[in-house]
Amino acid sequence: MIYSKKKLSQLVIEYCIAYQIEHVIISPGSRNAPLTIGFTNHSQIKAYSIVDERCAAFFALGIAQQTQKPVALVCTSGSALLNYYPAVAEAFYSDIPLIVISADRPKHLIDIGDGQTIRQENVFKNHSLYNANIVDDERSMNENTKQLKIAVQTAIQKKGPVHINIPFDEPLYETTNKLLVKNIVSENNIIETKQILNLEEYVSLWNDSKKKLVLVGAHFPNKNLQAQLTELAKDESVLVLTETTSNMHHPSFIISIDKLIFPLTDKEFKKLQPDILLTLGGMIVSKKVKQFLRRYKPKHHWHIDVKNALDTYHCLTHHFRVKDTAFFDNFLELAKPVKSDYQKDGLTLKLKRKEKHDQFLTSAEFSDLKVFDVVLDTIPNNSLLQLGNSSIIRYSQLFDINNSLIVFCNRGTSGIDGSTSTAIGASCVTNNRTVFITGDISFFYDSNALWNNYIKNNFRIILINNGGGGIFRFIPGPSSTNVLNYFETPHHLSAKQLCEMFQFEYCIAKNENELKQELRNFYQDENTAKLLEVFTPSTLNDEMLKRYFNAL
Ligand SMILES: Cc1ncc(C[n+]2csc(CCOP(=O)(O)OP(=O)(O)O)c2C)c(N)n1
Repeated sequence: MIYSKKKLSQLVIEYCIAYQIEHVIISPGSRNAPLTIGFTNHSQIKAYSIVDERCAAFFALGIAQQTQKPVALVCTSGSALLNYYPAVAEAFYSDIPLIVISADRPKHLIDIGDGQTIRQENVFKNHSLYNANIVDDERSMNENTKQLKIAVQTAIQKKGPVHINIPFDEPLYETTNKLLVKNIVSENNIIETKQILNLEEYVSLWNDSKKKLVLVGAHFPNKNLQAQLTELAKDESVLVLTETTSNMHHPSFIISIDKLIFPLTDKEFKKLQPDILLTLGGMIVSKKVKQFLRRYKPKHHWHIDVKNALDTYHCLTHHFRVKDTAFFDNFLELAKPVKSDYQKDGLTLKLKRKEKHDQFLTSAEFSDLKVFDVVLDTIPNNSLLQLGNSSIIRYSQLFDINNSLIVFCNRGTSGIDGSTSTAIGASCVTNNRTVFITGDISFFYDSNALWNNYIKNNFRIILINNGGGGIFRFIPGPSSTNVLNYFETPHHLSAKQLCEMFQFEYCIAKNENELKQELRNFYQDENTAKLLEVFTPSTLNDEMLKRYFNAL
């Protein structure tokens, strides 16, 4: 085996190996040569080379999102590292493990006028779970070892981003065939997060309440949890609301929250106001449900999560610091069904909305909304569906998505800056087809995502090009100013040339017929990835959405 001669490089790589880090994304540079040489020559590492660090980090995020294991990132010194920040913040808020390893100059070369040098230590301190500042000094080896261990264990156990900064002095390219550090053995000393569950008080409240709302945010698919929630929903006093990204399905769950809530009157809101709100999973997309629960506060809000309990509705009363499945294992044994119309009323509304929804869409004009109606029905079973931010994720929540799809979206920080890269990363570690739906501004923003040698032939992009940030025509505010252009940022760009440059097959649709026609063969296996660009009328989209909500 070829190793870098740098002991610190060997040490960090041995730590990654010991803790079964498999995927390492490397961006080019000289200062990180000891890491590049070490990782790429290791038989247990799958190394990827991606130039743009922002894309590299989101690509890593996509892999970690799917594998649920940390992915390592390696970059050179200077601003290279700062380009990881958007993905680090997303990982921080989405509980996705990333191990950022940055090469640095030794301390005496910082802030003295050396090139490609910035203050790298603790640079992500507001959004990383641990910062290991390694010291290039033989006497610090024990401390370095300790730091590396904590960093890697933290990423794994607390599921989030950590940063390891390692200074390397020249020469940087020397190799050896000897391992100069001792073999590292992983230790599973689990950071204590388990709470002793004392459910009595809560179960008694639960069993006394006639209106209990369960709200499930972003969640990795979990059949066990889905079965538990289904069991819980057998109680007619329990109404389960799920988001598209929750990946939880059952006919008695309500998936289109906005559709349910939008037309409600004050009286109906009061009727829906729960006594107890039980939440689990990650970020909630629906703004309307946030507004509803902040205004019509439940008496009790309990959140289940091993790590955090966000007070999203300003009424959090208890945090069950356990895994949701472990919580329900205990809770379901004690919960008793309560006579109530709460669920029935919710499901009656769901049915009503579905009728109106179907009616409206049958005759809806070609627009973003109609595109979703057509596209979502065509995505092949068992695909991985990656969604862009802005109105893409919101439109998707208005539809009953095929239950066999697995859905993800970067909602940690809701950035438009790395959705394509994330989708490509995710597609690299799934055997299933990946379909990525994105808006145009998000797509062009992250167009460097396509500068990637690992894109699979079964990767598909559906780009809804409404000529700008369509969301700014819909949300209140921008249209009332005299500078809508600064919000919407209209343009006449097309993805055609990018597809040529990055060797995607390019398809185009400008109306419903063309869209249906193009989708017929779009998912068929070909020798190359494909992008379908759907042009929609920017000035009609917001109008259609308004008409849709009024029709509900
Ligand atoms: C990195 C980043 N910059 C700016 C924003 C603010 N922002 C939210 S949506 C949006 C426009 C998105 O447009 P597009 O991707 O075309 O989707 P559409 O609104 O048309 O659905 C912008 C700029 C953001 N979320 N993230």
